[in-house]
Amino acid sequence: MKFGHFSDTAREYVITTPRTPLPWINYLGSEAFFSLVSHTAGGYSFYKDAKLRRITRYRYNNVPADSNGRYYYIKDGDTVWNPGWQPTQTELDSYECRHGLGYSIITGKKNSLTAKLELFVPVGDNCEIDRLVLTNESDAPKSFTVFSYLEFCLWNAVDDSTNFQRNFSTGEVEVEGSTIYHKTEYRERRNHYALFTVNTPIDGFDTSRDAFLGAWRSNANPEVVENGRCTNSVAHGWAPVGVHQVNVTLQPGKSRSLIFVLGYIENPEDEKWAAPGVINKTRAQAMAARYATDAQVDAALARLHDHWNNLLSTYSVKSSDEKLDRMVNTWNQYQCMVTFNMSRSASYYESGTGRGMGFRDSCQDLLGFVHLIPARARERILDIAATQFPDGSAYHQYQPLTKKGNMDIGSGFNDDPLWLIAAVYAYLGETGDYSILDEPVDFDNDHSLAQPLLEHLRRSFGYLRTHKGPHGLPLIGRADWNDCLNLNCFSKEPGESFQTTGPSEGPVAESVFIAGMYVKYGNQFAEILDSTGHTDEAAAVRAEVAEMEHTVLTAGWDGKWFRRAYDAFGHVIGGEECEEGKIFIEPQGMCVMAGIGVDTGEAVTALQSVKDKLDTKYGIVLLQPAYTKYHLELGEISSYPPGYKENAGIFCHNNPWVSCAETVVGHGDRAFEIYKKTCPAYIEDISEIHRTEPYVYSQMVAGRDAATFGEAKNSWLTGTAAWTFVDVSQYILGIQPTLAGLKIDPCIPHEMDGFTLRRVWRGATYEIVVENPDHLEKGVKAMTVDGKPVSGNILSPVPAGSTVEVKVVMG
Ligand code: BGC
Ligand code: IFM
Repeated sequence: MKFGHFSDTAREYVITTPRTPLPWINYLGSEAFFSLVSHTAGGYSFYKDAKLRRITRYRYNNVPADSNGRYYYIKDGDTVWNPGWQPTQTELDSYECRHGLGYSIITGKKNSLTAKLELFVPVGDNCEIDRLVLTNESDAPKSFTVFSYLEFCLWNAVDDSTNFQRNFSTGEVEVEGSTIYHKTEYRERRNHYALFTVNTPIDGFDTSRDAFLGAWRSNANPEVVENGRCTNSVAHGWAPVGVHQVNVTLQPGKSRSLIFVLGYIENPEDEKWAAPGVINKTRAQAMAARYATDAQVDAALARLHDHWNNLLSTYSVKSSDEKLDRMVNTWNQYQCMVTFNMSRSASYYESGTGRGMGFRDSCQDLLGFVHLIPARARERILDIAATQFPDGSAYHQYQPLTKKGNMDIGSGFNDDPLWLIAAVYAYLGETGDYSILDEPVDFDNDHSLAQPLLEHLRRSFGYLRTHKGPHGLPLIGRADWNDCLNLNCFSKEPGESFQTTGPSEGPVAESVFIAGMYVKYGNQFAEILDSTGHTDEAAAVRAEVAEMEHTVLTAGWDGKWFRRAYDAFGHVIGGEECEEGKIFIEPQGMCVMAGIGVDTGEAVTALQSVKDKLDTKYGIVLLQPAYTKYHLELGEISSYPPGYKENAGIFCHNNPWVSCAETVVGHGDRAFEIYKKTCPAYIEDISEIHRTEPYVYSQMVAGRDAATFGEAKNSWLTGTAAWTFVDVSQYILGIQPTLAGLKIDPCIPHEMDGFTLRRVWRGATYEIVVENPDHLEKGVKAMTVDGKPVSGNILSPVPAGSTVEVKVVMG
């Protein structure tokens, strides 16, 4: 069952009923001011950091779901309604929400009055614009009243939801004309405040939540709206809100637009103000003046559309499969940008107060967006690398505002260092900008320890080279990619956290998955060394890699698949001898992507085992058989019920690894089959089972051992976005930026006749036509560049600004 449909021309998902299985959200903003907006106008806004600069309040885990947002109430006679249905839930005569790239449009109609709410964050500004256009569709004049409503957060979102003895007394606001200023904490010589304004004189306001809602009421039935009149309340402590009252009369067929602006202002630290609590309003007034007319808002919207169209023109495909095209050209890349912006901070499943930026997460996210904004990828790499320790290990997380490593979590996730190589290689392949390798970068944010970025890569590889276990495989530390495989936490006491207590690294527990990474990213490191003239060092790295390959094919090979790990007692994890958890997905994908066992047959055997043992109609589960018993010596993994999360859920993040791996062995049909199973556009028809947004990936889909098989959870902020884009763009469609050039190596389903693709790479535009006359799955037999035959399938860079016509014939 569907709850809407894609509009490919508009690049929108159109939701046609407010009663979706879960709130279906969109993200507004891509620089500093961000808003989450659900299809019923729920959600919240923040500036840069969702924990420390939360602008509006949201209640996670609330009933009814999705409580709080920017709500516009319309009182038309005795009927009170919202264009987005929530929170009054008054039945609408029609409803539609269009989630587009950086904007959403929610339209409701009731009793011949149409209310269209356009929401977006303008490029280059720190505000959300909500334009409400009201149209009288009846044949008689209509008079009604509009009330805006949002609830301010007292900035620090954790403190706001815990420290009530203080917070009930700190709230301060000011109202001047049509602008409501939220200035709580300004008294403490903080330099920021928020404003909520509308571009018309108002007929009343409220800033006290109690006054607006009335005692013992809720958002669903505010007393002020029922009475049709604001009380002009001024909040003193308690809960400050922003409410404007605008009385409207419309002749038949006429429209009126009201432009609301929710803005964040930060005055420079050194700016003096008259007295404590007195804010300098100049910047706020200038902001309001920037969006006072429809023409200004239209121009800002046009800039937003241009921004996205420019970004997404970097990679676009045209094939015979419209679902493939819509995911590649729009939604997958869009999600990659959102994960770049948010990391794992703020979604409807991440509270914005927990994790900061993840070292491994951000490095992987970069693989999916580096082609969109290479300059920001560069900046991100340098930020991440500066949190690395001098020995090459890394803080697992860092704070976006301070960019400092998070000491509470510390280091010890032994896959982390290698992801830095992956990110830098991707950046170099995309840009050819080797100057980044010479950039001095701190270790542990300590400037006196700064070394060129290349030295950071050296220490990344070096850390794993010097941290091996009894079999010669890399030590796992606290966990590798699988956060819940905590093989050194067997001494944990009940109630203690798995990942932050107990020995973080033992001398025994090893990871075959990290070994696969060591080979894949060790080879990339060697390529970087070669390209920078360090040939002897490159050879030494390759010798190390070869040794590890051998170790994987011996100690890491179980006979029919790659083992997962050895635990702290030296027992095999992920082998036939195990009672549960005999086979895991991660090493199969990673080791084959690394090329291990490709020439000697193990790779194909391992992928066949994945198909036989882990595959389901909704995707590949993480392991089988699921753990039904609790294993303290394995860590958090068996704390999940069978079929959920890391305990045999379909972890969408590592499904593309297997798809990529299938292309490595030339299986285009199977690679595409795997791609489609978790790809949102292909499973839109089962939205009632899948439940999360049908236009973005979720982290996990319940596996076949779960009662809710097929149900997705944790949409939006997941490494799945980047890896599925890498899979489809580089491995399936086969356009791979490498240090040597742009490699064209498609591996597609045999029935595909070919496709055309535009790729902007290093400033030049490549118009690529791939033909598959013999209906093969892989192989390039001929390639021409601007009509001239070339040998091989790697395109050398050409001057920026040129256009290159490339024809590729598979064979
Ligand atoms: C994983 C979870 C795990 C959590 C806390 C996260 O990164 O997604 O599965 O429960 O870490 O340990
Ligand atoms: O690899 C992790 C990631 O860093 C956060 N989410 C879960 C993944 C698997 O455990």
